[in-house]
Amino acid sequence: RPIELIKNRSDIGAGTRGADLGIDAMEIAAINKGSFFFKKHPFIDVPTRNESVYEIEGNTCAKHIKQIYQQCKDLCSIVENSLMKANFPLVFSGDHSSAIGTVAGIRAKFPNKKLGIIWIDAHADIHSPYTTPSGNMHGMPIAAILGIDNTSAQKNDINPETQAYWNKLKAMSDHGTRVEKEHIVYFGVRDTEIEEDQLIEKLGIKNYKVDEVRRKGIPACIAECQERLSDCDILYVSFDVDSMDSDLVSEGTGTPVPKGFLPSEVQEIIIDLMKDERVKCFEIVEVNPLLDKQGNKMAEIAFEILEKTFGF
Ligand code: DIR
Ligand code: MN
Ligand code: MN
Ligand code: MN
Repeated sequence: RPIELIKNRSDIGAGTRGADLGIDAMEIAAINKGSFFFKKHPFIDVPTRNESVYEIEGNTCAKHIKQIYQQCKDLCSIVENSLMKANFPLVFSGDHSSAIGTVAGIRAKFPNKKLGIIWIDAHADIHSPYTTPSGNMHGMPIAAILGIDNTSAQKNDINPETQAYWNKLKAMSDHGTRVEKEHIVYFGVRDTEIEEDQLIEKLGIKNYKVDEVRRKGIPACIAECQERLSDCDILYVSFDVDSMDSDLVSEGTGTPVPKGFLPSEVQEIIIDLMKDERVKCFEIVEVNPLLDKQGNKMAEIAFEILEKTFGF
């Protein structure tokens, strides 16, 4: 499938702005090293709502949920269209709330196929508006995809309008069937809240922690992951760059976390995963050059990973 670049410069789901700039930061990294990657492939710019300051009155537990819903709707159509054209959508997003739209687009194109999701991230992103500590929607895409609603763990009170948008976000990838909880696999999750831990435990979602990956080796973990996802027809890989070690790699991301993967490790994980022909879409998120204390380091590292994975 020919690669189609989808540039979704939306950053309103993160607590700190600037992830919208990550996409151009990666393009600049490419240009500076003489790569034609961004010239070679066709691309689509997704319009954003970054400048909209509208907020539902009293909404603190799902900030900008209305704009994020609209953004995800747009991204959904664009990803669906890309797949319709038999392209491989390589999605560049700002913050990770975008994945609600990306997954919805994949599901819209393949409603009857079983989709597996490989989520490479320091975070589990399985909060809902009912449990979020921050109200930042980049911490919620997995919950929206699974259709998670208020549980006994509910901490926050939701107003009806926020609730209505959460319902719409949950519905976006629902085609009578949903992505199954067994078909989500994490790599590198290490910064979670108690409500997330309880949910992960209850749903039985596998997390390949950094030390487990080092102990067993990457090929063994990938093989095991594929075995878990053996009854999936198609796969989606979501790469949050904060899966990498903030102390050893770069702090150029909204919520940096130490003790993560090295670029070489994440590189090998992604290359191994991409050998699986079932992978129909890849997304990279959360590069924030405004937070990078080492110039454009995170974008450079992220681009290098893409270049080695997808060719020149
Ligand atoms: C935290 C941080 N769990 C929250 N989440 C992040 O605010 O929901 N997700 N950074 O990407
Ligand atoms: Mn994330
Ligand atoms: Mn993250
Ligand atoms: Mn299964």
